[in-house]
Amino acid sequence: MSLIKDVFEGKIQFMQVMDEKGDIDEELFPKDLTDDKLAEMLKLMLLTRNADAKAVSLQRQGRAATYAPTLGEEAVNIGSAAAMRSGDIFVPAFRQHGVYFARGLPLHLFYMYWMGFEEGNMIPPEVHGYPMSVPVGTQMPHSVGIAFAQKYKKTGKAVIAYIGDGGTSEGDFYEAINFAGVWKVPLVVIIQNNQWAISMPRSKQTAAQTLAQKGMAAGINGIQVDGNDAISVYKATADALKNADKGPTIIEAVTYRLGMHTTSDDPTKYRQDSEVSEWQSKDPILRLRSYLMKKGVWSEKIENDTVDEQKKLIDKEVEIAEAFKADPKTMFQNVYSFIPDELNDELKDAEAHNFWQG
Ligand SMILES: Cc1ncc(C[n+]2csc(CCOP(=O)(O)OP(=O)(O)O)c2C)c(N)n1
Ligand SMILES: [Mg+2]
Repeated sequence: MSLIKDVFEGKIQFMQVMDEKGDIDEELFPKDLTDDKLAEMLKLMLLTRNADAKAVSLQRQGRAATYAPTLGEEAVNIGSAAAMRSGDIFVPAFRQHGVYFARGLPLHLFYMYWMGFEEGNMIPPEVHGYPMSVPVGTQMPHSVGIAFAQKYKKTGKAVIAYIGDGGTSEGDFYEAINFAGVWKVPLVVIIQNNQWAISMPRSKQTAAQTLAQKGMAAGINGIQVDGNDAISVYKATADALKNADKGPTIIEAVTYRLGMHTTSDDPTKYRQDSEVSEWQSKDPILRLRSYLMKKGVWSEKIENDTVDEQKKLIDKEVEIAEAFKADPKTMFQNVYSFIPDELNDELKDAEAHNFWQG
């Protein structure tokens, strides 16, 4: 007799609603994704790309500090943000600029942050988003705590947390998903797998075949989606949000970082041009644009007018950011929801010694 039996079986699926050739799986296509909504998503993807290019340009001119571009990852940003319901809360890493824009963050705050003003990271409450997290993975335990609070308070809201492929190697990631699985919190983890963690390729990051399967050990369902198709990302996020009251989901959005890690990085030192050009042909903007053009709801004229308008807005917002005068006091005020006594003592001390006047 055999005393050995299977006790666990798992599988991860890769989902595309629209493939690289533009073919659609009609059954998967979300019913609520109207042409107008898709055109709105394309506009936001263009805004993300234009605002991103401006930030790189500002850094190159010495008008902004180190910047992490999101070039090529716009479908993950916008596809997921478009699926969020109004009160859902997002917890980003540092390459989700489009999520902020889709949720209405005034652009000058984005530019202020990357110019080095902490005030730019004070996210207005109506955006329902947390500040950027540059320390890799530290947003994950926070996101689970926030999701736990939604469940505890029965708000009916869900939390969407973002992390990079490299971030999923961090202890914080595993600890967070373990907690999320046990407590069945309303959390959607979006792994923005852009194939690189600075110069570390995905293949050397982990021996796991997919990043989505990392949830299995925590009892969390996972799916891989085409992260360069905004419709696929929308569908996966919307499905996960619908099930959020039953527990968490992990979505691995497979995309590609077309640009440098940050403006202080030179990717030509560690990756092949051929790899980059292969992904350029899968550009998420090209894909949604050609779909909408084929349907007759987008045109070159609409695009030109949209981009002109966006560039004017961006210039205006950069002007606001550059005119900003920092108040050093915010480094005391912006850490906690209230100023603890110890910090207040330091603030008083600093004021008494007028230390920020030099
Ligand atoms: C805890 C921690 N370790 C190291 C770094 C330096 N660092 C910044 S980004 C990064 C790679 C992150 O890769 P990934 O999670 O794939 O995100 P991506 O940059 O590709 O969006 C590293 C190692 C950091 N910021 N924080
Ligand atoms: Mg990465």
